[in-house]
Amino acid sequence: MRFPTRFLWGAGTSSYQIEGAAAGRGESIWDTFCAVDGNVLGGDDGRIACDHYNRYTDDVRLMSELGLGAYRFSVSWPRVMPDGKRLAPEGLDFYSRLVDELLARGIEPLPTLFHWDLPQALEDEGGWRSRDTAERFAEYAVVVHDALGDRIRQWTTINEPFCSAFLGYGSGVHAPGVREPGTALVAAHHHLLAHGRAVTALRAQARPDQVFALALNFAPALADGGSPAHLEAVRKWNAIHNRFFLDPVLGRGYAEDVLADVAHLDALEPAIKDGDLEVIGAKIDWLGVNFYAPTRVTPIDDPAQPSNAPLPGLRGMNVLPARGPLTAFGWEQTPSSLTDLLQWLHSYCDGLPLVVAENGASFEDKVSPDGHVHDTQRTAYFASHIRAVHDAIESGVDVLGYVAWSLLDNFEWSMGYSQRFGLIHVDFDSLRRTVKDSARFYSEVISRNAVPAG
Ligand code: IFM
Repeated sequence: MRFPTRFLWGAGTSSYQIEGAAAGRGESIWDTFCAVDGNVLGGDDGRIACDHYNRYTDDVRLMSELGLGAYRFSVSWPRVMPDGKRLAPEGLDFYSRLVDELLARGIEPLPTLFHWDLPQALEDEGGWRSRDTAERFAEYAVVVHDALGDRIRQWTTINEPFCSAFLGYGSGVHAPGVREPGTALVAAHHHLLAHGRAVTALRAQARPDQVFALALNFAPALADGGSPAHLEAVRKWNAIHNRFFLDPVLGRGYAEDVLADVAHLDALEPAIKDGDLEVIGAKIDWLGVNFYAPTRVTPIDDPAQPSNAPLPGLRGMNVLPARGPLTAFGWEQTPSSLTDLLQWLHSYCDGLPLVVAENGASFEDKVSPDGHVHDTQRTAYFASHIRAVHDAIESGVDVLGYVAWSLLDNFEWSMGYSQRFGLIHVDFDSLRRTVKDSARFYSEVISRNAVPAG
């Protein structure tokens, strides 16, 4: 199953999850969140993580040995601007050195400007509740682009605003740990505003060949029946989970049904100011599609009853248990949902090019006595999902690339170090790296530009 010429094969990480070297940067909301007992499994935090900050040359060498064409990483705002506003040149210099190292090895850098580690100093001024944070983000984006724009073509503004806004300010399971559904909607709007302002500012100073994107996480709904009530449950889930961020980014504003579903919180519409939707709808060049698993949904009799899934405003439906075989995280493995999602996005976004910007699975990997990690389940996950991408391309979907999550085992947010997603195993005591069997499989896929048929 061959892929198009110039198809981009990559692996991804994010700053807080791998960098460590916390002493060399400002505090982020994740430092604060991790310091509270019970917030993060095992009391883990990202202060050392994979120590990638000090080991980046070795990590880039491993990327090169795997034959990666691209490396998707995020820039830590508190490393570049410890208080969110003033530049720390030595922080920015880390990314300059990383980019040079990647380019020297023929690996395309794919930076993301925000992957959830907001400077704590900005949170103290309101964080994503505040419109000012969108302005600060655009200023920060310009500073990073000024420094690295001579060497980087493809830029992503924000990764998964859903998690940062809804999990951070709604359900409170992510930093900053706020549990206010209305605030989550306001925070979501300000993330979108930040994205739009950054795209506008960067495009104004960019070379014509530079491209701008954002990455959204999708979990398509699968219903346990086909009645009108089931279809309504699917609509509700897809509205808040899969279309909330997408419609405004496509320049369509928030959809009527989305606004109606969250109207009882009386939070989103008051946050939308004149001109916001035009800013948010700034043209993007591709959409990053992060996919792990679908979600099974079912209607409940009382349409006003809150859902068991704590998403802002979600009522009248519940999420059902995932169906096995499951990953270590308890997520199901349904590759056909990825094909369906890519086909739906192709049509819904009028042919906008897509990049699968995250896809992967956690399993309980161990280094065997033979010194290898025989992660056959992850290899099967990658094979089936890469085939699913191939199916979508064959049906006419414009997919530019696939980025495996993740390059390294890393700090998995509220789950601490318990979930291993890496192509490369990290021993969190010695920090030793071991290339897993799935990485060797992925490396073969990259070198052949093809995946074996299932
Ligand atoms: O590790 C995360 C990543 O930071 C964002 N997307 C989902 C991954 C797995 O949970």
